[in-house]
Amino acid sequence: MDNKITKGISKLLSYILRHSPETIGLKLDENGWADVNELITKFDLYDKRIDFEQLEFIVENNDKKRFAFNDDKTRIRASQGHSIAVELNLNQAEPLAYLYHGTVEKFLSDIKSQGLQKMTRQHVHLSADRETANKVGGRRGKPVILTINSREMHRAGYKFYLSANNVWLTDVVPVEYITF
Ligand code: HQG
Repeated sequence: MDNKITKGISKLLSYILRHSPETIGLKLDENGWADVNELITKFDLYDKRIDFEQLEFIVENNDKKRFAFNDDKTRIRASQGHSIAVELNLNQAEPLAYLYHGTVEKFLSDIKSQGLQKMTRQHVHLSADRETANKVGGRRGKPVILTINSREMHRAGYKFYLSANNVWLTDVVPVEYITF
């Protein structure tokens, strides 16, 4: 499949499955799943053609594995990143000593006073490697990487979750666990 087309469809899928299914008149269940046939039909109605093979290609080849099928591939959902309330039944996991968060300079003073907050999403997003954090921050300008003392946080009772595509998620990161 053409890279440009795949990227365009992936972006639209992210938007629909994480933030705004109603844009194409789609309903997600409480766990964030959309019916695959309904998704394909509704894409069509809104003049965005996609067939099952293309969807399968995207699920398998998306650079961050953003989407997942259920076992029989009749349903699809985003693995993380939602702003709408969905219950992903994420697995709790024990993080490594340090996790990373990529942001930009203009947010630092607020982060220093409030810690890392979910903002519009369901979780604060963290990564196991600095490179990912660098890319995440880089979407907004010159990236600033914050180091999270995740082991201490976990010891203090904060919960961490690992999404199906290996993004670390938590509810909040208090400022005392952040190295600026
Ligand atoms: C910042 C992408 C002010 C935070 C990425 C970030 C990620 C605060 C922004 C995923 C703050 C929220 C999520 C506070 C945090 N005051 N600003 N107290 N606490 N912020 O997009 O982490 O490619 O909701 O630093 O790869 O940037 O789409 O979160 O800059 O995994 O799959 O508020 O989105 O994934 O922005 O990115 P976002 P994020 P995809």
